[in-house]
Amino acid sequence: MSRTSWFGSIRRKGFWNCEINESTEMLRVDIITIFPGFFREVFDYGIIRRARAAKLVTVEAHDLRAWTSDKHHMVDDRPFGGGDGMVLKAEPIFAAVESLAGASRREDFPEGRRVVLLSPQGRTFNQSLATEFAACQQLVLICGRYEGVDERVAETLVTDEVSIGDYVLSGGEPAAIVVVDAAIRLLPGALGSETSATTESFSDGLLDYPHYTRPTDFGGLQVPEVLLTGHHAEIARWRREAALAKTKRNRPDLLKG
Ligand code: 6GU
Repeated sequence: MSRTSWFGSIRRKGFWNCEINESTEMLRVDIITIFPGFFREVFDYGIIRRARAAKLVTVEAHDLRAWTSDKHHMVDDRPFGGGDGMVLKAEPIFAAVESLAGASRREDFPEGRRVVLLSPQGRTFNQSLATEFAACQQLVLICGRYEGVDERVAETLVTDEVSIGDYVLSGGEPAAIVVVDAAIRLLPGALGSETSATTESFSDGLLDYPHYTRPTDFGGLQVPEVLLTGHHAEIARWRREAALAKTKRNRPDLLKG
């Protein structure tokens, strides 16, 4: 049974804490990179570490060089037509995806398998795409270099080309970490409580409301009175209004859609 269909039924019936481990398939994440060492420790903390320990997900970084067939293990080459920089070669990337995902054309990947090229030319990553990725069985992430990746990878191999925002990184590696983090925390059982994933930023198109903890007076900076009253309806109203005000101030674009 696909994980997508399980989300709905588990949530509706309130089965949140049972059945998950036996019924939910694990998510497998494979990262293809020329810098596998980059990922040595990043998935060893917090929610991602817990999710891995609970067998909700496996994450592996693979060295693209392992799929080169020439004696110099060349992963890149000069661009046809001239210009600066080197271009990641198609051949090792196709071979890596073939061996990790069982096919090397986007039409041939089974349902539940997404092969993603991380590049500044991709469509912008967002919470909705994170949700789709979290519902997959396997996610193969190909880290591009900023100079470029042979376009045949985007044309025929991958199911998605994704960017994490309008700025240029020197490679797709930091973007892969962002994508993996956003997807893993949405796996059923990855967060401490069911509500934390649904009440926060973006799940309702607004930014999260402001949070405060002790002390109530921090060098003259006060916690809003209403939060100290225990008046649940008032507090909920204050939070809605504060979230809206903050969204207007920091992300007016979210209110125009
Ligand atoms: Cl996915 N890659 C690179 N190189 N730069 C980016 C990016 C990805 N997303 C935003 N900038």
